[in-house]
Formats: sequence, structure tokens, C-alpha cells
Amino acid sequence: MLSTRNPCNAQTTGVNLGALGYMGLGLKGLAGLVALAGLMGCGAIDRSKPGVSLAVPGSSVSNSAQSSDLTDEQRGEETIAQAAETSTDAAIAPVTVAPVTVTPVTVATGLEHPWGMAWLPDGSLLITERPGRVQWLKPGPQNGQGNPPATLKTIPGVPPLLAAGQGGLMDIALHPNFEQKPWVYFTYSDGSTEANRTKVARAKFDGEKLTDWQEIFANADAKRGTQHFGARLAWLLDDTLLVSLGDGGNPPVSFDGDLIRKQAQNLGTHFGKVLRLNADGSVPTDNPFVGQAGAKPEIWSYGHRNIQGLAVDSATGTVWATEHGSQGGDEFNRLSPGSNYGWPEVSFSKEYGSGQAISPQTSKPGLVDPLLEWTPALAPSGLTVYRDGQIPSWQGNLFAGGLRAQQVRRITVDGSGRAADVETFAFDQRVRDVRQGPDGLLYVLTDDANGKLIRLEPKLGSP
Ligand SMILES: [Ca+2]
Repeated sequence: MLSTRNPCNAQTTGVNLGALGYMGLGLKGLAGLVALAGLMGCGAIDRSKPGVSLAVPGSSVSNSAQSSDLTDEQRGEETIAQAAETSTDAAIAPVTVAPVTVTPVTVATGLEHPWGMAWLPDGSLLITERPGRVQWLKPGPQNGQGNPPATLKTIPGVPPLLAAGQGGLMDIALHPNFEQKPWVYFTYSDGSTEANRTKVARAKFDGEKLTDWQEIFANADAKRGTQHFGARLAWLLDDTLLVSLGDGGNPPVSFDGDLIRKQAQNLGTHFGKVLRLNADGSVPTDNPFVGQAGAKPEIWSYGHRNIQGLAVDSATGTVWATEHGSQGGDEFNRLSPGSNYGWPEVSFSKEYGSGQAISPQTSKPGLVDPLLEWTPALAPSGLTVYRDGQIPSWQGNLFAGGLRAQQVRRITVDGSGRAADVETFAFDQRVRDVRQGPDGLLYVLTDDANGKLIRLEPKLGSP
């Protein structure tokens, strides 16, 4: 029943569901250029409304004392995040920035902590909700009445899982040849709060329900607590699947008698790694640590804390990731197989509570430095590379969502590999995911009990 439509037809995906759900977008210029806040509400410009971010590079925000029962993603969210990237000012290359005025259009509301999304060939959209549901969003009829309501339908077939803390049903991705191999892939947490694992499963979607649910990967080791599961999915151009796994949690969570976060440097476990799997869950024979004694053969890169933004450039195959730091020290990295990204040997992160540096060093030979470092925390989740969309000036740019910051950041990378964080779009809820839709527009999922799907539409006349 699934067919392919013209992917450039903006009418095939998403429709408005009522009024704008939030008040605006902030635009930040590059390297000290504080852009005017472009704020659009139903086409009107109003710079007085809340939600506009006029971020001043170099400004700082002090974090207030933080309750220990909050997750690290949630800590500090009572502060208004400002853009104060500290590591890139000297390295910012002159990049031509062409701010594009975009209008946020709320496509759907009522999503319970949505986590990931994947478009079916017919332009409808599958959305995961962390408590353990898959919602199928179908545009309303194009009946000329304007903004017909979309419909959300819960798709049965997800088995019981551990929905607690940061865990639950997380990412979703279609097989890259979905029309021939109609598998839908998921990440999720399973087990109990005392012993749980990040898993990957695939299932078939027959247009009504999920069938043939198959667990194709499980972390070899269980951990306790409900933090740091990962768990993004991204397909490489060779149709192998990358999966990010978190380091297992903050202190005092332990493993083998030591802090579990140290497992990010241990090739003998899956914690704090990016894995590469074949579509059936088997291990590609050319993975970097295949045959190395004591190393898990699924490992593709390591030294990660908790990657929740993972994207493969469809034009170049380059792999990009954003990962959470601890009280700052969030990172944007370019990933390559076999590389060590340093956590927790090198980091800009600080311990929750004491504020002590987690490592005295932020860089060491042999460990890959981040291209960007965010302090205060963006709490990054969701990442996409914009290609061949409706806004040509965004070609090849990256868009990173942020939970704590409640933002999407536009990132450019120049020909010498230097990255710059050039523009900020502010929202009124935590941003869990950002993706490019088949209509060539950006879509944003917000992490809330009443979460939203928001589409960013270019204003007429924008470049
Ligand atoms: Ca790092």
C-alpha cells in the first residue's frame, strides 16, 4: 500500500494543526554579529514576544545548584541557555551566512515524549514515543479548506520494554531499501531499573501493525539506573547500521567496581561506543576491531559519553555526532572508524554537584578533539545534514537539536574541516530530534508530555 510520491511536493507531508504552538525563532549571527531576532507568528513580525533568543557570543550563564534526582539532560534547564561556545571563537572561519527567515508551523501536538521519526515512502511519518508507542502521522486531506488536521494513529506491535528515566522506546529508522526490504529499526531499553540494556530490534510494518519483531542486538552487559542508553540509529552509505550506546550513567553508577563511565575506554564492553551492524544484526567483517583480542567486534568508534545526535551525510558519507557532556562539555564530532573520542580521559565536562573538572586535560595525542564544544550545555539530541532541500543556502549544513537549551543550532563546516555554530532557533520546549523531511523542510520533535512536531517553513522571498 505504500507508494512513492514526488518528494518535492510539500503538500504530501504534514499539515497544520491549529495555531503556532510557540512564539518564535531567534537568529544569531556569526562571530559577534548579533542578528536581529526574526520572529514570525502567522507571518507577522513581532520582536516583543518571548522565546526570542538574542544570544551574545561570550556571554555566560551560571548554573544554579541542581537537584540530584534530575537526569543530566534535565539538570539546569531552569536556566535560559545562551549561546556561549567557548572553543571556537579563534577557529571560526569566514563562512558566508545567509540567514533565512523561517516560520515554525505546528504539525501535530499531543505526542508523549516523542524521540525519533522516520518517513514512509508515501510521505506519512512514523514517530516513536518514549513510553513505548509508535504513532503514525498521516496528513489530512488536501481539500482546499486550509490546514486540515493530520491524524495520529497508534501502531500496535511494540513489545513491553523498560520505560523509565531516559529509557524507553527511542530511535526509529527504515531500512535504506525499505520498498524492497520493509524493515523498521528501533532502539529501546529493556530489563529492570537494576539491570537493563540498550537493544536494537527490527519489525515489519504492514500498514496497520508491526509484525515479526526481531531483537538483532543487545548490549552484552547489563547496567543499573536509567541514564545514558544512547541510542541513535544512522545508516552508512554501504547499508550498514550505526548505533550509539551511552556510557551507562553518571556517578555513582558503577561497573566492575569502578565508575561505569570508564567503560567508554574499554573495548571489551559496548558502553560508550558507536557500533556498526549489518541489517540483520550480524557483525560486518571489516569493522575496525574484528579479530582484536578482548574487543567487541561491533565497535566502530569509542570514547563517547552519550550520543543522541547521529547523522550520515547522504552526499559524502561523512558521519557526524553530537554527545552530551556533564554540566557542559557537550560535543560535536566528526566520526571515523576505530577512533577514540576521549571520554572520560579528556573532556570539558564537570562533575554534577562539585563542579570539579572530570579530567584535568581537554586534549591528548591520539584522542580526537571535538569540532565544537558547548558550555553551558546544549544537551544535544537529534542531528541532520541538510541536502537538496527547499532552502539552497542551507546545503550541507548540519542542524543539531538541544534539550536543555530548547534550541536547534545550524552548524557549518568549511573545506578545511573547521566547524562554526552560526545560527540558533529557539523553541519553548526541549528539542529531542530534528530531521529533514522528504519535502525538503526541517522537522523538529519536542520532548514534552505534550510534545509537538514542528515544521520550519521558509518565508516567501527568503533566499
Ligand atoms: Ca570527546
